Amino acid sequence: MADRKVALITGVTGQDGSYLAEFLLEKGYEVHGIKRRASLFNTQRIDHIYQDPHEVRPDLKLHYGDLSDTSNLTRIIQEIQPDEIYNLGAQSHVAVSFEAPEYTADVDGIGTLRLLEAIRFLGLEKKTRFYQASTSELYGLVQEVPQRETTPFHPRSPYAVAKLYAYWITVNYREAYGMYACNGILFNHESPRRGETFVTRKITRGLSNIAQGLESCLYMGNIDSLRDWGHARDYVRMQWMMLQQDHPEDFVIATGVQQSVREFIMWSARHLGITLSFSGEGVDEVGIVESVTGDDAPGVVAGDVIVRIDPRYFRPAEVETLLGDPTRAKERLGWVPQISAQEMCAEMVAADLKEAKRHALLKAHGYDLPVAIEG
Ligand code: NDP
Ligand code: GDR
Repeated sequence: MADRKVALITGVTGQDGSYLAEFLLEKGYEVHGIKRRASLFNTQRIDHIYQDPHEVRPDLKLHYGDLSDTSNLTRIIQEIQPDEIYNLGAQSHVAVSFEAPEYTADVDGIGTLRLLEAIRFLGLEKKTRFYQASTSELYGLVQEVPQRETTPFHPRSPYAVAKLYAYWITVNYREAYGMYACNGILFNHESPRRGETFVTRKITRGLSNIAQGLESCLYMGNIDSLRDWGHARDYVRMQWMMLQQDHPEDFVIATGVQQSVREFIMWSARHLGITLSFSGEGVDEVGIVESVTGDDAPGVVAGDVIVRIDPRYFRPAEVETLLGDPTRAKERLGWVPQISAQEMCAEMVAADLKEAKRHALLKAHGYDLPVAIEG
């Protein structure tokens, strides 16, 4: 096993980190992940691939750490001498970044510099390849449709500004020190493992709970927002492909198809057997149940208002529209997404409905679990 590759993933407990860890383990890698110390268990997304650390050489090993802690990162990299680092760790919520801008800048921006400096300081420039989780949020106020690798950036949030620094410091270390370092400019990607406060998961989980009578209304922000949504499983494959080339390059990863948040709500409702229509305008706009078919939505009847607009979910500066052009990824790497946004939505609803039914069953037997609805 001496020649197996060693990878380090920051953000291994997150959506992408969990799929990437699975993917690399299947490829025979020795995978190391950085997890944060928390007062509760925070490894739910990777528990199924967790291995007993008492084994002689487990394939997956977790290290406590934080992107704000230089000495910790340097020590971990020195200890494991990785062939590949995937920097997926971040305060990744755009709306939260307006509330915690300095923390977001430190972790998402300077955190990237800390890793690159550690590679350089340890003399690993020629050994360790570096992937930076860049984002379509860099385009922000879009200058060109669709957005491609050459489209100018105009970030619209503290998150995006921090990621802009991370993008350029990655390019800079590549140019200055000849490091194999590259950016994946990923458009939104989702899955049943998506964090509950991102819009797609908020919708699939919220509507599933409503369908089962666990909640009564889904409160939304800007439902006219347009996004290019793909599946996380497709996108982590591309993260790995980007580090297997002869020369490092930056790539846009997207589907090239765009939908509105409103459409995603309609799709999710339809998967639950609910036909929904929207009426009203602005903050008075509501989603009303037109009809219900099938057994998956015993908690609603025609005429129920199950979606309302709450201005608290509006952002100080919004990214209204994003649409990516993945041509370079297709031509140079042969990457094409395999799961459509509609298929992904169906998968997410199925997973959230299963969980909602479990809660409803427990509730029916007197075990009432609280349902967190803040998002
Ligand atoms: P998640 O929010 O699901 O995961 C983020 C991960 O980062 C979690 O493991 C989290 O740990 C960890 N983390 C947060 N703060 C720190 C810190 N201070 N030190 C170390 N680790 C930290 O994000 P995704 O998996 O969706 O995204 C992965 C990366 O890709 C992020 O960098 C994100 O900004 C970027 N991105 C995501 C896109 C998407 O649509 N999903 C699109 C484009 C870019 P914990 O579990 O303890 O919270
Ligand atoms: P985004 O994802 O900001 O694009 O960042 P999010 O799912 O949070 O929002 C997408 C769009 O939906 C609108 N929206 C709402 N969003 C949330 N979270 N909650 C709501 O109630 C709501 N109502 C409407 C938003 O205003 C926005 O326009 C994600 C993150 O994963 C980033 O880390 C990543 O870099 C980008 O995708 C690409």
